Amino acid sequence: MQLVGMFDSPYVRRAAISLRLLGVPFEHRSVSVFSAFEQFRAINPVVKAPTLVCDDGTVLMDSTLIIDHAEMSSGRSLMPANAAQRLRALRIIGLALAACEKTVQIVYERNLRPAEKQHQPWIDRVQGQLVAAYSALEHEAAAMPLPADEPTMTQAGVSTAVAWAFTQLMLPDAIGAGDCPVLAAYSARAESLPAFLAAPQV
Ligand SMILES: N[C@@H](CCC(=O)N[C@@H](CS)C(=O)NCC(=O)O)C(=O)O
Repeated sequence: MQLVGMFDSPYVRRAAISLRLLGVPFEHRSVSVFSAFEQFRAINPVVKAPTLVCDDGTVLMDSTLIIDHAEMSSGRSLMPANAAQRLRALRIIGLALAACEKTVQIVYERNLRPAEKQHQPWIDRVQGQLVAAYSALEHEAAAMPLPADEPTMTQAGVSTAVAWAFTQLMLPDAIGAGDCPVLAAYSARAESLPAFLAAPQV
């Protein structure tokens, strides 16, 4: 199967890292949804990254659904089986995905809209949501440490580490290690793991 999209996308990255941790072999095609729009459109007319082209030709999109498919086909999972642990993982993943979404919204607002069409109240709103997501994520990670080794890494850990690295890359002034020291340390540790190094965001 082929995973299509660039590793500067946190969604492509969390899918790639998850596939690797699950032991699912795949070919990575680094195609941009922006600079290679037509090439991407030929693979997936909706032009969403990540896109997974399955061995039978089925085209999937959305990182969570791609990971769901990889878990089903591998017979393994990065989600805890225990109900209480799973509930906590779902909360953490939701916060991490919200942080990714808010980062993307600010980047798109700044990079894709002409300066005179940017709407500061909207940027301020999204910035507040971004900080709220990371504040809650910091609280969760401080209350109960996330596993930081490949054999024990969970989807909560993958999504948290990928989100933090993405925001630091794209919006270094929005929130920093001083605000979220637990997240910053966790992300640094995760980024040293082979599955993360195999999907470098830069
Ligand atoms: N919820 C989706 C979000 C994917 C997403 O928005 N990807 C961005 C790249 S970071 C994209 O495809 N942007 C192009 C567009 O939406 O037109 C997921 O988890 O995969």
